This record gives sequence, C-alpha cells and structure tokens, in this order.
Amino acid sequence: MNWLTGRFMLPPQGSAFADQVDTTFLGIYWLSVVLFWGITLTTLYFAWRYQYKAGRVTPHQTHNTTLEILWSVIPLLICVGLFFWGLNGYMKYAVAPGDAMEISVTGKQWLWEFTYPDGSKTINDMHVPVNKPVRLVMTSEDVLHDFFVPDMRVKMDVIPGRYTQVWFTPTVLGAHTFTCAEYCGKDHSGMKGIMTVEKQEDFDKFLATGGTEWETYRDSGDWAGWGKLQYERKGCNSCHSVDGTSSKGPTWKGLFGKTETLGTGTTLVVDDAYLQESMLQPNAKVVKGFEPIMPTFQGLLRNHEIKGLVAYIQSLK
Ligand code: HEC
Ligand SMILES: [Cu+2]
Repeated sequence: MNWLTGRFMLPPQGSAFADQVDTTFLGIYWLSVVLFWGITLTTLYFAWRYQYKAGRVTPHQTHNTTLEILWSVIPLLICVGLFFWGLNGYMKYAVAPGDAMEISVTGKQWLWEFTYPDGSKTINDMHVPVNKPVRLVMTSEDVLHDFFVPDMRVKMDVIPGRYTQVWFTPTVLGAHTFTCAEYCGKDHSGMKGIMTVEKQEDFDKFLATGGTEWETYRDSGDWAGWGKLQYERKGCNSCHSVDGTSSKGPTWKGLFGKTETLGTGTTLVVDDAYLQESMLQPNAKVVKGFEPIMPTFQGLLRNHEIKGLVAYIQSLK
C-alpha cells in the first residue's frame, strides 16, 4: 500500500488538488502515529525501568539546559514546518482561477439547489465538465449546512446571509457523492446527491436537455422511467411516497384519475393539467389536510421532465 501519497483509508482522489490534500493529511497522520507510540512506549519503559526498588536513591537534578532547548526547539520547528506546509496548500486553493466556471449552490432544509451559468437549475444532482476549474458560490436559505464532496476533497460551510466559496478541478469522469456535513435538522441525512463529472460535450448537452440519460429514455420511449428519475433527482421523494403512505405531501399512488378534495372544500378529478399546475404553482390548489409547503418548481423542471413526471404518476396505479 502506498501509504504516504496514496489513498490509504481515504476516498478516491477526484480532483487536481486531492493529492496534495492527502499528502498533507497523511503526513500529519503518520507524524502523530510516530509521536503517539514514541511517547507511550517511552513512558511505559521508564515506568518499568525506574520503578520503586527498596534502597534505590534518586539523584538530585535541577535542570538540563541542552535537553530543554532540544525539546523546545524541535517541536517548534515541526509546528512551523506544518504551518507553512498547510499554508502553501491553503493559499493555492483559496482563490479560484479567473476562468473557473461558476455554479451557485443553495442549501436549504433539506436539499441542494445548483444554478449554472446559463440559468439552468438542478436539485441534488450536479454536473461538471472534466478538467475544468469550477467555483462554487454557496449560501443557505435557512440554517447552517456544509457542502462536502469527499472525492474532490471539497468541504465548506454554507451559511445563511453570507456567501462562501470553494473551487476545484475535477479530473475523474463518473459519479461522485456529495452530502451535507453539518447537522441541520430532522432530514439532514437526506441532503445528499451525485456529482457527475462528464466530458465538455456531455455537459453542454446536459445544460440544454438534461443530458445523455435523457436521450436514452427518449429513444426507448420510457417516459415513466424518465419521470421516476426526476422524482428521485428533483427531491420529490422527500415529500411524496409512491407506495400509498402519506408523508409531508400526498402519496402519488393511485393519484391520477382520482377525485381530489382541496382545502377549500371543492373537488376535482386529477388530470395532466392539474398535475402540471401542482408542480409549477403548488399553492394554487392545496390538497385538503396538507400544508402549502411545496416549493414551486417553475424554472426547475424542463417540459420533458414534467411530461416524464406526469407519465410516472399515471403509472402508479
Ligand atoms: C417540501 C415538500 C414537497 C416537495 C419537495 C414536493 N412536494 Fe409536491 N406537494 C407537497 C405538499 C405538502 C402537497 C399538498 C399541498 C398542495 O397541494 O400544495 C403537494 C402536492 C403535490 C401534487 C398534487 C398532489 C395531489 O394529491 O393532488 C403534485 C402533483 C405534486 N405535489 C408534485 C410534486 C413534484 C413533481 C415534486 C418534485 C419535482 C414535488 N411535488 C415536490 C410537498 C412537496
Ligand atoms: Cu444540511
């Protein structure tokens, strides 16, 4: 195992500076291991070597200048060395390069929302092009959150009323998980998602249409499957079940075609138009027995995503 510069117990390295972060971390880790065992074993040895023996006299010593200087100066040098080692890495990654692509990240109970330079938005689903620097400008709408992408070695508090930033250059194609690393309430553990690192042309396609996945569903005509993906990706699953249990929102099972009673007492038959309106203007018609807590998905759902969701709901008999 390549224990100093390799992964040793750490997640895969997905960004350009992951290696430097790991080297610093593991350097301090192994220094601590050596010091811990050195001190512990020496203590145990001395306890044994100088244990009480009847008649043994301890020599009287007031001090030892050489020793005292050594045990002050050596740790001092180690600390100063560690400081500059850390500072070097910190300075490099404190300020993003000017050509970094900016993605704004908003944390709220309990989801992550991403806004791309062209205004496209996604929830709990982040896409970035490979080998291009990305800068995240982050804020929170409610309480403290913390955006953590272990593979990228990116972790930063997300604070209400303030902007924080991080940047990184993703180098490994594929899926990388991210999560909230600051306990932020009941459903904190649900604040997670996937960062997909993809080739520039796939990223452009994603911005325009929802990506290569969309093409697969379109070509197979599987609208309900496409909708199910949106149900998970856009965070609908944090409030709507598909198995008949009602949580924060009404279940989707058997929803299509049923007669729904609204808070106002009126009734209607659930059809395409009502479903679409419920996504874009959720407060226009509030279902009886539920709070109007559903956020609007205006601008967050593309037309073909809405169509997929409607097909998915229709399929849940
Ligand atoms: C924060 C919780 C929450 C999230 C997230 C959420 N909803 Fe809702 N949704 C509700 C609540 C509460 C209601 C019932 C009150 C109302 O009608 O506004 C509702 C109602 C609906 C209805 C009408 C249901 C009925 O029984 O008539 C539809 C359709 C719907 N949501 C779709 C969606 C879709 C699609 C998403 C994801 C893109 C989503 N919701 C995300 C809370 C949520
Ligand atoms: Cu959080």
